[in-house]
Amino acid sequence: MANFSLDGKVALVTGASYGIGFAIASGYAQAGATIVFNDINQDLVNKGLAAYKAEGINAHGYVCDVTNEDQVNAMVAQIEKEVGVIDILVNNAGIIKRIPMHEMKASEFRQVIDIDLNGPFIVAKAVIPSMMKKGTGKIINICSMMSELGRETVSAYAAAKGGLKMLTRNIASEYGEYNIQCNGLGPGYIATPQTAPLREIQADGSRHPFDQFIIAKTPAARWGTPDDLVGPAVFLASEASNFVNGHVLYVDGGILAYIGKQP
Ligand code: NAP
Ligand code: GCO
Repeated sequence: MANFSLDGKVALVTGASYGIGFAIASGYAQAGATIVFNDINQDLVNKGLAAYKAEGINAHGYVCDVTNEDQVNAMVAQIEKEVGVIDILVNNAGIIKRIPMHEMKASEFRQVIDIDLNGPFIVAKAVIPSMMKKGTGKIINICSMMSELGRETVSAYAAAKGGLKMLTRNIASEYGEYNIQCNGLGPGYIATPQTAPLREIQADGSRHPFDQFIIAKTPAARWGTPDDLVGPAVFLASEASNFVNGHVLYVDGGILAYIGKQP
């Protein structure tokens, strides 16, 4: 039977005070891993530590901006000293800006690319040397429907997530011989703070038009929840996926397979 256990493993999940990262880290803890996470400021880290504690998880939290290479390198060194070598990295931290491209400032485009693509590069680069020495490692990049599809107003995010898919394949190619597997996890439309604006109830009490659109585009006819991602994330972090490399596992309720319900 394949080994889905994470016993004895140290998992770093970036941006995991809440949302998808928090759900994945909580699932990893249930599978036996020691949880380490970062967020952008101490308030968020404290919020995350309290939330993990409420789940019975003794997590380790660090303040770190994933776009700042000095902060990332210092955090990884501190984790290795205080907790242990990082066995599993989930590059989860990310933002989105929904602005028509012709109205988007170059600085706004750069900020999304910096957090959603440069950040995963910086953090993966920081953890790979110890994984090479250990002769094992798992890197999971949180991709998106926008790794495959475009839509209005999300040009920077789609460019970043498309790039993240190829960064995933390149890390898999370059480090597979060190028994490091790098895969993507591609959530569909998930109910988190990041998508809350797309689900707001309208003044007349009706559902947001985009909410209705996604329901029609999803065979499962529902938004995903962060918990829908936990099983696939545990699989990609466990020995059960040791021959899965450079793959993006879409957890989207079938969106990418479906033309959409006829109006
Ligand atoms: P979220 O609720 O906005 O959480 C993102 C987390 O990342 C927040 O804690 C955020 O902190 C943190 N973060 C942002 N910039 C950071 C930085 N520079 N350094 C460190 N942490 C930073 O997002 P989510 O919905 O859970 O999404 C998590 C990941 O899944 C993202 O990569 C997102 O693109 C991806 N994703 C989401 C969906 C979806 O439908 N929700 C679908 C596909 C993919 P702040 O609170 O300060 O922003
Ligand atoms: C959007 C949404 C999506 C989701 C996710 C889909 O505005 O289209 O925010 O981008 O966040 O990435 O997989």
